[in-house]
Order: sequence, then C-alpha cells, then structure tokens
Amino acid sequence: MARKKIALIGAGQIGGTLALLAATKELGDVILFDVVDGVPQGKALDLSQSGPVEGFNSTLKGTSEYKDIVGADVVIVTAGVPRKPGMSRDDLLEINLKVMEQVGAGIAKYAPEAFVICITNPLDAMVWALQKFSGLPANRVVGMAGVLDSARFRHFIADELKVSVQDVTAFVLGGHGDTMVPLPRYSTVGGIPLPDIVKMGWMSKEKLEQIIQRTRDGGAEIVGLLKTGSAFYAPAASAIEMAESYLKDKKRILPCAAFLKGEYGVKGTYVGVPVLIGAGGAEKIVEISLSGSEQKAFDKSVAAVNGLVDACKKIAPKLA
Ligand code: A3D
Repeated sequence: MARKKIALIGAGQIGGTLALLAATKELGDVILFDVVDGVPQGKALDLSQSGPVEGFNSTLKGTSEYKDIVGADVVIVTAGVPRKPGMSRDDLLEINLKVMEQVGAGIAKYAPEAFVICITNPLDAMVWALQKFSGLPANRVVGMAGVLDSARFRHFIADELKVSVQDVTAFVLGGHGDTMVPLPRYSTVGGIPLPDIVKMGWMSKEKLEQIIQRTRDGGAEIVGLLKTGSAFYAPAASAIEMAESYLKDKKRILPCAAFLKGEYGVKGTYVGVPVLIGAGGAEKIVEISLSGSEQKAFDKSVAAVNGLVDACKKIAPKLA
C-alpha cells in the first residue's frame, strides 16, 4: 500500500507538533507548508533527523509552494495567528479570514480530494469560511475543537479523582468559545456518568462546576501562562486523532465542528457535535438527546457562532 500524504498548512507551534506526531505514528509522508520561507524547511529537516533515532520511515518536506501539497490525503490547517493574553478567539477573525481565503484556494487547486481539518481560530467561523472558500464537500471539511475541549475536561476529572485518563470519557459540544457546552450526563468515569459520581459522593457538585468552568477557560489559562501564544501540544494530538480515524477508517465518534443540515435544529452552520469519522470523512452526525437546559446552552452557543459567521459575511461579501 502506498504511503498516505499529510499536508500541514501552517508550520508554527501546532504545525510543527502535528508533523512530529504524524511522522512518529507513521501516518504517512508529511508536507509542512508556511508563508514564512525557511521555517517549514528548517522544521522538516530537523524532524527528519529525528527519524533515525525514533525509527520512523515517514519523509518530511518543508515548502512555501502550494503545488507541493498535490494529492494530499489529509490537510490540517493551522495557518493564521494565535491569541495573545487579553485577546479573545474572536479578535482573530478578520486577519485569519483572509488567511482562510488563500488556504482555501490552495486546497481547491492542489488537494481537492483531501479530508480537511481546520484548527485556526475562531474555529467554528474559520472552518465554515474554509469550506466555502475551498468549495470542497462539507463532509470532507471539519473543525478540531471538541476533541481538545473534551480532553481538557477528561484531564481535570481524572486529576481530581486520581484515576486513569483512559477510564474517563467526556463530551463537550457547541462552539469553541466561552459558550462551549460540557455535558456531564454524557461524560463518564469507568462508565459511570458524572451526575452519579456526584451522587456517590466521589466528587462534590461545586468541584464539578469548577472543573466545567476551568474547561471553558482551558485555552485562556494556557495563553495566560505562555504569554506569547496559545496551546499547541494537546490541539495537535487532538487533530491527529481525527486524521487517524479518517486515514484508517476507524469510524471513531469524536466531537468535531461539523456542517449541520438540520441536525440539532441547526441549518447551514458549523458547530461542535459528535461525528463518526471514517474513510468517507464526516460520515454521520450523531444526534444525542439534550435536556431543556442543555439545549438552551447549545442554542446560545450556536447563536454566538452565527454572530461570527455574519461578521465573516460582512468582511467577505462573496461568502454571503
Ligand atoms: P503559530 O505558531 O503562530 O503558527 C501559525 C503559522 O501560520 C505561522 O507559522 C505563520 O507563519 C503561518 N501563517 C500565517 N499566515 C499564513 C498563510 N497565509 N498561509 C500559510 N501559513 C500562514 O500559531 P499556532 O500554531 O499556535 O496556532 C495556529 C492557529 O490555531 C491559531 O489561529 C490558534 O488560535 C489556533 N488554535 C486553535 C485551537 C482550537 O482548539 C481550535 C487550539 C489552539 C490554537
């Protein structure tokens, strides 16, 4: 079987980590693309030289030319700018929208058959714009946010209860922002839903609420510590999990920003929901039932995403 090809658009903090993970897991050969000439080439060379030590056979190439992504099976997009302390994800909209236009054109021309994962913020609006700019079918363009937000939730719960992260599952739905919706009812420890964990007295209700809030603020907490950029290890690991499910047709059910066509009562917007990812891309949107308050929180999150999408349409009228 020929090796798969993974194109990474943006060779910054997340892009470099994606390249390392894709190579060490031998998901395929890696193309690192960036507009800053020298950076993708330098990172690709450095990573290639870790191959003999790590024992992987993936090849890595850095480039500033879109033609090198030709035939990519997967394209992961991190191009743009990240947050600095005091900035919200939404503050990045205008500048990153222009970047999505260029990236969308590059993908449309050279990798129109790829499965595309967008990470650039503000995520839900950028993945919507990228799908429009690239013209790829919506089932092959998804956004990474829910896997990361859920991983943060899982980490905090496992850390609090001193149990293995492997036994903690979590679902965080909605947009990737302050209105994201962590769902305790669908999050479990050893198969036991979190509300039951509270009833059993293993964790107080107050602690669970604190963890939910810390999950919502998870990105800002790291921005505040790093000061010069945002999280990159866990975001990269999360996108790789999605790429692997596509490349190996694993049919994982992962929370992703997916294009809704009426599911959850939402039409024409990208928002975080459980998605089955396999060789067909986003093969199925899984519709779980939401309680009144969960649906209200989800609707609020959708409204926030719609506000950003409207802002995109004003800046780039051709998206309207
Ligand atoms: P950074 O290290 O700055 O890397 C971004 C790279 O994009 C830089 O190397 C730039 O040179 C490059 N770039 C800029 N414009 C273009 C362009 N037109 N074409 C190609 N490359 C370009 O940032 P990062 O890797 O830390 O973060 C990347 C993005 O991911 C930011 O928008 C973050 O806000 C976002 N992010 C999202 C999440 C989610 O969970 C959705 C989490 C963390 C970061």
